[in-house]
Amino acid sequence: MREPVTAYIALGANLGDAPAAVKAALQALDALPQTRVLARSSLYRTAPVDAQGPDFINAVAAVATRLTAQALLQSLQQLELSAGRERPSRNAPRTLDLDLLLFGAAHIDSPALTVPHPRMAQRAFVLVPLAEIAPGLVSAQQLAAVAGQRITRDG
Ligand code: PH2
Ligand code: MG
Ligand code: MG
Repeated sequence: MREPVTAYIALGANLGDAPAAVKAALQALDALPQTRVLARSSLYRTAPVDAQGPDFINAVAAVATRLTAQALLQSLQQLELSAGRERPSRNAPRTLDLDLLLFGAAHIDSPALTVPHPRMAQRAFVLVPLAEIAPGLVSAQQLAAVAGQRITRDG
């Protein structure tokens, strides 16, 4: 059997009951086949970055999984659909967004998936919760570079 891989997933929502959607998604991640949640950050309230609409609720989870990156991505997209995700336009307000940030040490560049996530280093809504659960993965310089983006802990 495949060895488990530690993957990091960013959760976000800014449509409907966003805190409830993010909490439900954390539980749903733990219920995925061959996958368990190792750590979950606090929930954060964040200003939209390159996006319209209300503030987001964001969090980051670490999972151990025996799924492939592609199978994990498909599961994340299924959970987004189950949460009522629609895509009227790029970065439109969403009921749930689940982004694969890191998949072990893998570098993946396929049409469907780029890992590490290409924009994660520019986003406080990713780096701050990631640093909460995996401080070794985020440097002080990276955090300083996004210090102008509004983010507050929200439970
Ligand atoms: N997601 C985006 C674009 N902008 N801004 C915040 N604050 N949180 C997000 O999750 C987010 C965003 C694209 O997925
Ligand atoms: Mg996203
Ligand atoms: Mg996404």
